Amino acid sequence: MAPPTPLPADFEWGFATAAYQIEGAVDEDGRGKSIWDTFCHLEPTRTKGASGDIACDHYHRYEEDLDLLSRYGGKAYRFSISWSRIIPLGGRNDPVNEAGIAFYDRLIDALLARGIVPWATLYHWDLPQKLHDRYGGWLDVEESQLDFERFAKICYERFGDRVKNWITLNEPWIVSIFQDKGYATGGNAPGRSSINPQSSEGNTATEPWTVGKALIMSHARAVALYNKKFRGTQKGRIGISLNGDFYEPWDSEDERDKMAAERRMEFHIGWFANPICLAQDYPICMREQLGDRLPAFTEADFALLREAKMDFYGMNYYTSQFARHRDEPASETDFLGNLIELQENKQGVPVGEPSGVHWLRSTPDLFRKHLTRVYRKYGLPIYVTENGCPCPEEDKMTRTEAVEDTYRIRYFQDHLDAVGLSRTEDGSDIKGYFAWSLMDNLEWSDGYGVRFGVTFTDYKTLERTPKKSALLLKGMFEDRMKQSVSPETHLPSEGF
Ligand code: PNW
Repeated sequence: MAPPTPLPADFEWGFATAAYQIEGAVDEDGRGKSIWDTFCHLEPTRTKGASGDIACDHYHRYEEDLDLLSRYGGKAYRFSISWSRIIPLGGRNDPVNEAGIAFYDRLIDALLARGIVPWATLYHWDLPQKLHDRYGGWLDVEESQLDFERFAKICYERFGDRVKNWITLNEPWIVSIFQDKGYATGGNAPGRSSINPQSSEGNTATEPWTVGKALIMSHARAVALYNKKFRGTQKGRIGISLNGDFYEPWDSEDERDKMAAERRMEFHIGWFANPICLAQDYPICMREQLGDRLPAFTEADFALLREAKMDFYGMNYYTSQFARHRDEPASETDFLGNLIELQENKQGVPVGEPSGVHWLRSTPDLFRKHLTRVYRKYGLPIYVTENGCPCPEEDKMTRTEAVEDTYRIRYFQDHLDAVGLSRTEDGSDIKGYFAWSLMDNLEWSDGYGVRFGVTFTDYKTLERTPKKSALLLKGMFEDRMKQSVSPETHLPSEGF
């Protein structure tokens, strides 16, 4: 076997989680409701009956969880801050909840005491319910960005002395397409959609694009504020986490499929990365298909986008697919770029090995292509802010079986090699990696069945048991960092 590809000695690595997926304690210490509380309780058929009421009870067990993190050797920890713990009603004129602040103070201090670097995500899908009730949440582009900016400001003021790594939003694509005013598929909270039979409200032809703009401008405000008021004294870094798969043409000989694959990535990533990373308009192919359903940026918007220069591109990567063009005109509710997504190509070759969830196949070679494409297109240093998988059949396993997670171990090895190859062979500047996730947790609308953790969570006793992958990751990084190349900064190449 070839030796693992090297990583630089200062490579940052650790584990990631999100508030609603692990914390529980939803009624404690003044926390307000979020749209996920409402969705889980009002629409249990859409979350497999699960809610985050208890989840992993991390709110009470964070010390134990951080001890695990130390034992696994993680140098950094990415967590998210629950907006409705900090501002229970969410808005810019609503009161701040000191007990909520105190929880994150304790968490951050406990990380620092263990020598672990905190990475805080401001928004991982848990919009305060009150903002949804007041003005429709992210559907109101103007109101939502002002409220988000104030929430960001409180977090910088209260935690920025110790938190030097900020992620504004987690996966705005998923927020716009899957969830919050459920703009397209209605699969996530609170589930609006005009194409989901379980949903009775929403307009999928327009709402995802409106929400997308609200998220882009909210991000921009939060970054511009950091740059103007906090960067000088706090000296931290700020970025965003974008999801997105790599797409190969279904028929590698067919120009139309090649264009479809490129278009799919523009609809997935360019939608956000063009304005956010380049201060440019949406990709042309989106404008062509969506016309004025895609809201325009004003001159003032562009000025703000230019002020919102960020330090890194956070990449959440799980899988890839094939894209096949369609001959028919795009429907009004299409959000993919008028194509078909497939897990097998024309010759019937699967894109990768199946995992424990239908949408995810292990595709490390395409991860390398994705990293390199994103680096060359957007030119920012990359942190992989999520990567991981459930093992096949893991949902049906006992604890004793689940801790033998060979599939996950190989998945991590292969994906770390892809990071190494994109760095050394393609010249991408990739600075860090977070495994998703520190522990099994609430997998949103898939409930508790789908397990992404490196720690097994027994949801009856809440006992945690490290899986093999948790204990091996440290060695995987050490092996790669030992044979390290000097940390150099590569410049993005031209004309990719
Ligand atoms: C991410 N897809 O979401 C989220 O950031 C995490 O909270 C989540 O637990 C993790 O990935 C695993 O799912 C995604 O269908 C959900 O392509 C679904 C998809 C991608 C990302």
